Amino acid sequence: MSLKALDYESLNENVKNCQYAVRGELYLRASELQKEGKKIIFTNVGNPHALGQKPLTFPRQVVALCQAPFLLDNPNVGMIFPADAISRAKHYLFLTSGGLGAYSDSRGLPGVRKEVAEFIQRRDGYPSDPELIFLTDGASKGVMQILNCIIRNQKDGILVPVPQYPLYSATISLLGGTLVPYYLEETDNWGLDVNNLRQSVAQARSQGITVRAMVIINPGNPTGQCLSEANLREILKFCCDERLVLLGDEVYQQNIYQDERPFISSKKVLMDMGAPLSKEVQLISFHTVSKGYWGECGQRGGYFEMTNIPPRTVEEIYKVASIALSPNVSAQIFMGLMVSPPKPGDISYDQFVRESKGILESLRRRARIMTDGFNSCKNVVCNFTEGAMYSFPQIKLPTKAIQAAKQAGKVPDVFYCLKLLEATGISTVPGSGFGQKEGVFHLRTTILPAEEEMPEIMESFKKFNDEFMSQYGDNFGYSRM
Ligand code: DCS
Repeated sequence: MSLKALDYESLNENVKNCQYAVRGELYLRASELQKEGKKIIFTNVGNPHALGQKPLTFPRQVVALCQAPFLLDNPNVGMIFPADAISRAKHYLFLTSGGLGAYSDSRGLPGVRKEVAEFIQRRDGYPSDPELIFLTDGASKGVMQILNCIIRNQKDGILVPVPQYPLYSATISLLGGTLVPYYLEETDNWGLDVNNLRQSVAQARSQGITVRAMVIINPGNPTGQCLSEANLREILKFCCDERLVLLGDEVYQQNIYQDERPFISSKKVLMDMGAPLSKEVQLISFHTVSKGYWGECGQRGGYFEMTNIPPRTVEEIYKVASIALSPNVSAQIFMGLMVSPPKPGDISYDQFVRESKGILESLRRRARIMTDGFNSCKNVVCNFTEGAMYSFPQIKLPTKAIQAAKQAGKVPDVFYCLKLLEATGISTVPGSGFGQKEGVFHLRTTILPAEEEMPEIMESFKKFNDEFMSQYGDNFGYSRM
């Protein structure tokens, strides 16, 4: 009997080959245990509100009014909403073509794209053109749209950091392209060595791959490092020499927990380098409302900015975006608010600053508690989370544990993370889901659990880990970096 198109056996192989560990085996097991009544701490996804973070008041007030514009006609509206939220809601409603229930332009509302361009200009000190900014349903959709334009067939390669956030590996396999890995140096705080890049490109070329683009995640997920300006300059020079499009994933630009290396955008570094580079390197930069102190993951708002992309290509990207009609309109308003928050003197300013500072300062403390906690555990080493939302400790698994994992038919880090989950309810993602060097094992956890719960979580991790290490400990040494 012939197969139908949606029978499993006849599905598109790219769909079957694509892996996304953040919602993989560990997550499924955690959901099962939760159904059975076990308390689960979901640290597998960078989803701050799911772990108790409160939404910022001002943006929710504005969007609430945009969603329910009849409230604006209520004579008592001023008793519930501050005047600046009311005027902002009117401003955004004016920018739409029929409120939140109407499609917008497929690139997003022109008025919001203008606000994004003004933000970029303030941040970088260089002009930004709203025509080269597209609003998207979260950064993910933007990344997918751009990779879709770049990948033509399986001979097209995309340089991706390893470890990486699996949006990249999954999308590249879905589109039938080839992931070309470049390894980050764990012993150098997950630094990026341009020599590794050269090697990766040379190796890919020797296999007949055309390397077309390079991804950087800055600050890094899952690795948490912040790229230095000097490093970004080397990367841009490399992209120029090799004629690669640079995809700058900068979704964690507000999440910085050290002062030595503040966030600096790829666009600014490129512009600082001047001509000819600043006019040649093709760059797409991504941002989102899901991260930072906003953490509005469920709203699905994002944008990308295109630099040095020819107008005819921009037209093609617009055409493809048009197939999906319009990004979420309420998310576009969140983006507008993120890039133009209350200003000094506005009624809501003090509260906005208090709330956002409170979140960021707490994240900074949590990053420290987690790193120190991991480093106090037997056979665990962990670089400090300089930015983003994750901790990525290396677990030096004893030989016996690796053997036990093999017997159980599991990858060793999956085996460890499953045991951790069963024993403590802490739901992490095994390092293999992000890629790692052969024979080296990690896990990823977010730094998002409530600060007051953090010491208890780390204690429970330590207890589990130390017991695991004595159960499987042997004198034959450990997996090495
Ligand atoms: N880029 C990076 C580096 C990310 O970590 C994420 C989300 C995205 C893009 C996409 O975000 P939005 O589509 O929501 O804008 N990070 C996932 C993660 O690792 N945990 O939670 C989500």
